[in-house]
Parts: sequence; structure tokens; C-alpha cells
Amino acid sequence: MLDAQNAPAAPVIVRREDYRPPDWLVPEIALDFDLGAERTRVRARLKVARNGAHDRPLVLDAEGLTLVEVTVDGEAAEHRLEDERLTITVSTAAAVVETLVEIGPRANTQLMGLYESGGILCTQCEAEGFRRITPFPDRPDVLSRFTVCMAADKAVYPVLLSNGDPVGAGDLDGGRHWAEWRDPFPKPCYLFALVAGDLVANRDSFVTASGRTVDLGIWVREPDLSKTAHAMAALKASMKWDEETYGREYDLAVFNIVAVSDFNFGAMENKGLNIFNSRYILADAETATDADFDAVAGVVAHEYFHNWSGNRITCRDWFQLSLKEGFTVFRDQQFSADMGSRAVKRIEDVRVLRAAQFPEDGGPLAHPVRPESYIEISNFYTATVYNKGAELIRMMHTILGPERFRAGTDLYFSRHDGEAATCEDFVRAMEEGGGIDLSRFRLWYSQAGTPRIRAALASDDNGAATLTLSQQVPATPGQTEKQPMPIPLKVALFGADSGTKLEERLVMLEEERAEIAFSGLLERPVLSINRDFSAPVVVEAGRDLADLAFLSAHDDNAFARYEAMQQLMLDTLLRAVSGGPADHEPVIAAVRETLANPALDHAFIAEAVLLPSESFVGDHLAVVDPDAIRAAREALRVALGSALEGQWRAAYSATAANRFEYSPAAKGARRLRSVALGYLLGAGAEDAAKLAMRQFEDADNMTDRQGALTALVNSGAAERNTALAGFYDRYRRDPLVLDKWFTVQALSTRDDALEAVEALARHPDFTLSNPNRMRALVGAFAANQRAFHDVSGRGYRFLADMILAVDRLNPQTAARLVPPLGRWRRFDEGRAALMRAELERIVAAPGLSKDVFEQASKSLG
Ligand code: 0A1
Ligand code: ZN
Repeated sequence: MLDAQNAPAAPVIVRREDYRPPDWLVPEIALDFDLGAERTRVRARLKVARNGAHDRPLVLDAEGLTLVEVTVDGEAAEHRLEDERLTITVSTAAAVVETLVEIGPRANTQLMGLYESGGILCTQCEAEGFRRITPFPDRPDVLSRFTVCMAADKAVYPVLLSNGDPVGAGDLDGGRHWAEWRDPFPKPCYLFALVAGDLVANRDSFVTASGRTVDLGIWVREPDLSKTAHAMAALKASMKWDEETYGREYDLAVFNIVAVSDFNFGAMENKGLNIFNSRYILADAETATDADFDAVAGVVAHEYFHNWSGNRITCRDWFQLSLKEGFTVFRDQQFSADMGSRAVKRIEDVRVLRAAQFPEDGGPLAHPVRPESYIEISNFYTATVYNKGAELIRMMHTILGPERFRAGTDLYFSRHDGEAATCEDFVRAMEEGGGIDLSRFRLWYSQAGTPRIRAALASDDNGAATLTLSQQVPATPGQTEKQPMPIPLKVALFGADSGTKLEERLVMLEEERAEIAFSGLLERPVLSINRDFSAPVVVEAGRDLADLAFLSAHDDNAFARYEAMQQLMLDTLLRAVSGGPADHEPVIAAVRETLANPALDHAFIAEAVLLPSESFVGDHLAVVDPDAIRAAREALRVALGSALEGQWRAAYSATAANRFEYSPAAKGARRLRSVALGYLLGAGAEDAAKLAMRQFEDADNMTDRQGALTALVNSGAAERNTALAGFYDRYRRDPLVLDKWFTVQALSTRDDALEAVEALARHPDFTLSNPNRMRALVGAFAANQRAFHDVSGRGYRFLADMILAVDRLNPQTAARLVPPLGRWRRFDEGRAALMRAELERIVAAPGLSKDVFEQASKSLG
């Protein structure tokens, strides 16, 4: 048996161009599980069929399995288990192959395959976990009909779930019982799932557009049942929305969701049996923030939407991952926009893209939306594949318009239903269904890197103006030469005197350079560009502070208005960081006007008046100086806080609510209240700490309580420790809330954050084995620009130590902590050397997983 300690030294690189259809197909599989946490026996009966004329043996993937028996058509068969592959000689064109293996779910700390979480047995098979359950051609283009029979101790595992529909159940001797499930839809094995545990369900039902009733169940441990209502409402809303928006109806009689505490990612779309990280299911006012509520709805929708975009039509190979993920993220973004504030949702999505994807695209781990090669596919569940992938779909939506886009998706769904498809198949369906030529658009799938656009507007006194656009796509690893991309830019011109819109167009920048002419302009035009963030690019439009302030007050596109304010703040901060005069006045004036504008809602105002993050500022500097950025940002925050103290105070009291309510208006009010409190504390308002402490104590919801805690934790107020201790005592038994306690401290802006984090890593509630807790402390710390980048290099050492420690248990979680160290090129020589040294130490560590090896070695570049 192989484990990480003696894994082969030379990593195998898998390449997209090497794709070959499978040698053998498996139209049917029957699985028999004899379940136990220490030991589970898995008997698999595969109907195999030779695919084409060849005489190659049947090769099944098999990882960490104890093989007991192999038969072909009932006879003992020649076989060999070597290098995680079981090779079986099959002489006929079709046969029944049976294997019996043993696995140990409790010892499975990787959380891939069958594992135990809080006493529940559950599975995670995407991308390549099924091979850790039973020998199988573990690739997404082998589609099988699954029948699953489970037997287990009835007292420990009273509930037995799998994909599809339940077809039988009964009792066995010795306190055991069994259940059988059958999934009528052929599926790749990465969509297989099984759950056994002591669970209760929030049950409901949904009647589909064609009148079929679907039984819905959200399964959790009994004490969590009261926290499932929001997820259930989101599920029903998603089902309805997908019928109305995409004409997609659910196809089974049962849809189950199970929440578990130990999970590597957010959730998994297994056919008819989604398995979730509990943080994306459980929500109530006491324990979940508004952002948590939104995330629950978004992820429930995302996994549900996969039933069509991912399950009915799956991926041919893992290089096509964005086929299902980019499209499904776009779908969940549209859903959330339709359910709440469209503008705020777009602002949030762009913020995520800029915080996670742009740095990825500009660093050593940059890869195209459809990657060309990988060592470990788990490392490619990235912001590029997911979020930039969604932007590609959004651009097609923008170019085609909603009707033609829908014609394209209708064609895609009907043409490829039941198939394992490619990104190319999707684009072709869009072309044919939408009646458009997307030849050049395909570059978005193959070229990595964030295009940079320069825009300059020149106008004359005769009402004419010329917009000059140019683009440049930066070199990325393995791609030095780039072609110009087709870039859809929503553009508008506003009259500098009247503030009204003079012109609005969708401009397609197809070549490296273009000139767009405007005429008949009666006033000096001010340029609004990349409205709604119509393309995932960086735009340098060279507008001065006055024009940005003007747009922040007059642009009729909410996103563009937000963007103008961000650019104004960013330019001000960049000037200060590079030692220039820190003139805060234009920002203060623009924020003052925004706060006073009665036409704007609270949610939008809260977003618009927030300062760009420290890392976003750093992304715009040739060499990042975390201390200078912190100082400049702090100075602007204090200036805004004190100059507008009266308005912050007014915003703070005007948005107080009597009772918790989860509505867009109430959410917006809470958000603005937190932002206002942050500014009041920043300004050193005398009573600010008292206000925060009162909010902390009186809050009837987690948004207000956590908002107050965050403000206090970042301050030097005497109330700080009381609040931290109070929060811990109140929530120590709720792991998801305790995660927040760790995160708030890991993100602290105080000078002692690094020591605090080192101490928290020794706290009895910290554990390496739970991915949520790891991310809550270590992941959050690596995002703390100042503490992580402490000149001593202690922050880097801490992160590297954590990566190496967790790698022995869970390589996926470890690998996802590597990218912050890979940003060394962006820092001064001293820091860069320290970061590199930690990456070198990681790469040299004995027994390293291929997950971490790939990320760390590529990061050294
Ligand atoms: N398909 C899931 C993502 C996912 C990937 C891998 C996992 O386990 C290692 C789990 C989930 C989604 O997009 O939600
Ligand atoms: Zn997904």
C-alpha cells in the first residue's frame, strides 16, 4: 500500500494534448458496502465493455486499497496491483469483473474517498477519490449506472443514503440493517456518494414545472436541525429559478443534502445527494452573519445547478473543469443577483475576482481557464477555473444578449445531455444557438494572464471625441507570446456640466488598438468604462481625481459609480505610499456626498465608502511595502473618520434595528452600521469603544456581534479582551462560530497580531485535522498583509511550518496554503529571500505530497 511517505519521487505531468478515449467502458456498477469506521469492505461488480478494437488489459485506478479478491466472469483472474493501478487480463469484449477490497475510513485524514466526520461516514470523490474506495477507471468520461447496497450497525448509522432513489431497506442480524439505492442516470464515478450516520432531516417538497413532486431532505445532526431553514428556502428558490431562467427541471424523485464538519472544499454536487461543508448549510441569526447567509444560499444554488451543468452534462477530462465550474458559478451569481441587490452582488463578485484571481493570473501559478497540464488536479480548483471561468460565460452573455445566450444554452443542454463534453462543445453551442462567430473568443480559454487596457478620451470643441483603446496581455509561465483578445467593454460618456449621460455603447476591442469616434456631444464628456465590469481586465483610463469624484456622484451604473470611488481612493493611497503629498480632501468630499445622497441604498453606500484592501493597493505597486500601505490606508481612514464624524454617527444611529430581519434592506443597514462603527473607532471618537461594546452585548444577530468584535479587536480599547473572552465563552461549543473567533484575531490590524496567531496555534481548540479551523486561523493569517509580511520572516516560517504539518494529514488543505508564499516576486529583496527560503524548505521536506510539491516548486519558478 502506498502512502505519502513513500510516494514516487518523480511527479507525473498529465497533459491535455495526451487525452485518449477510455480503453474500457463500464456501463453498470453494483457496489456492496459492509460499513464500519475502522474497516469497511467494498465489493464491486463491474460490467465492462471493450471500447474499440484493441487488446489492452483492463486497467483500474486503485489507491490505498487492501485487495482481497478479483474475479472475471466468476473465475479467479490474472491481475497485478502496482503503482496505484490494478491491471486485469480480460480476453473477451465484455465481462463481469468483481473486486473485493478493504478500506479504513477512520484513518482517512485526507478526506478523499470514504472517511469519517464527527461519527458520520461520508464520501468525497471529485476529482480522483473514487479510486480510494474501489478499483475503477477513475476518469470523468466513463459513465455508469450505479446500484449501491449498504449494510451497517443500525444504532450507529441509522440513516443510509446514496445517489438516486431508495429501492429497498431492511434489518439484519446482530443489530445491523441495510439499504439499497439506484441511480437511473449514468454518471462518472466522481459523482458517486454515500452517507451513513445518525442524522435527522428537514424535509420538504418541490413540485416541478411538469408537475412531479420531489422529496427534499437536508440531513444534519439533531442539534443543528433548527439551522437548516435558510438552506431549504434557498434550495426551493434555486429549483424554481433554474426552471424559469434556463428551462431546467430536476430529474429524480429525491434530492438530499447532508452537512458534515470536515470537508476540504465548500460542497459537492453528487447526483441527488449533495454533501456540504456544514458552514454552507447551517445558518441562524445567532450564529451566522449576513455574509454567511448569502454564502449558504449561493452554494446551495451552485450545487443544485450542477445537476444540469456538471451532472447531466459532465466533463470529458479534468482540463475541461471550467465547463462545469465556470458556467455554474455564473449561474449561481445570476441567481444571487436576482434574489438580492444586483449592484452589490456584482461589486462582491468583482472584489473576489480581484482579490483571488488577478494575483493568481499575475503570479507563478497562472494558468489558462482551460489548463494545459497538471501534476495534481486538486490544485486546479482555482479562482481562474471558477471565477475567471464565470467571467468568460458572462462576456458571452453580454455579447449575445439574454435571448441569444439562452438559445445557446438550450442547444448546449439538448445536444450534449448524457455526455462528457468539452469547453469547445460549449462555445460551439453558443455560436450555433446564438448565431455568432466566437472564433477569436476561444483565446480566453487558452491564454492566461489579465489583459491590461489603456483608455484615453480626447474631445474637441465641436462635439467630437475619440476614445483610444489599446490592450496588452502579460506573459505568464509557459506563455510568452500573446495574441490580442476580444474584449467587450461597456462604455458611456457623461456631460461634465449637466451630469447626464450623453452616449452609451458596447465596444468590442478586437485588436491590439482601436479608435472609437463619438460626435454630437454638447458638453465635455467624462469617460465611464468597463461598466458592470463587462470584461475581467485592468483598465488604466488616466482620469483625474476630479473626474473620478464626478463619476462617483453621477454615473448611473451602480458598479461604475463604486468603481470610480475605488479608483479615487486607490489613486490617493498610491500617491501617499510613494511618498507624495497625502491630499485626503477629494476622497472626503466624495464620501461625504455619497453618505448624504438619499437616492442610494444603505448596502450600496456601505460598499462605496469602504477603502480598498491593503492587498489591492499592493497589487498596484511595483514593489509591495506592507508597512507603508498600512500607514497610508490608516491615515486616510482616520481622516475620513474624523472629518465626517457627524455623518458616521448619524449613519450609525439611523441604521439601528429593533429586531433581526433577513431582508436586503435590513442587511444593508447592518452593513453600513458596521462600516460607520469602524470609521468612528478609527477616528478615535471618545465613545466609540463604548458604542462597540454595547453593540456587541445587545446584538440579536451575528452580523452586529461580529462587526463589533472586529472593530474592538483591531483597536487598543480596554473592552477588547472582555469582548474576545465573552465571545469565546458564548460560542466555544459551536465550531463554525469558534472559527470566527480565530479569524477575527488572525486578521487583526494590531501590532501584536503575529504573536497572537502563534499563540492561537497552541490553543486547545486549534486542530490541524479540520480544514475549516485551519483556514480560519492559518488561511486568514496569510491574508493579513502586515502580520504575515513581518520583516523578521516569522510569519513566513509559521505558514511553512503549518503547511508541512498539515501535509502529513491532508495534502489538499496544505497545498491551498502555499500561494501566499509564491508572491515573493512582488516584495522587496529581504522579504523575497525569506519567502523563497521557506518555499525551498518545503520542497526539500521528505515525504512531501505531490499536491504541495506542485504548488511550492512552481511558486519558486
Ligand atoms: N465540484 C465542487 C468542488 C469540489 C471539488 C473537490 C472537492 O473535494 C476535494 C469537493 C468539492 C463544487 O464546485 O462545488
Ligand atoms: Zn462547482
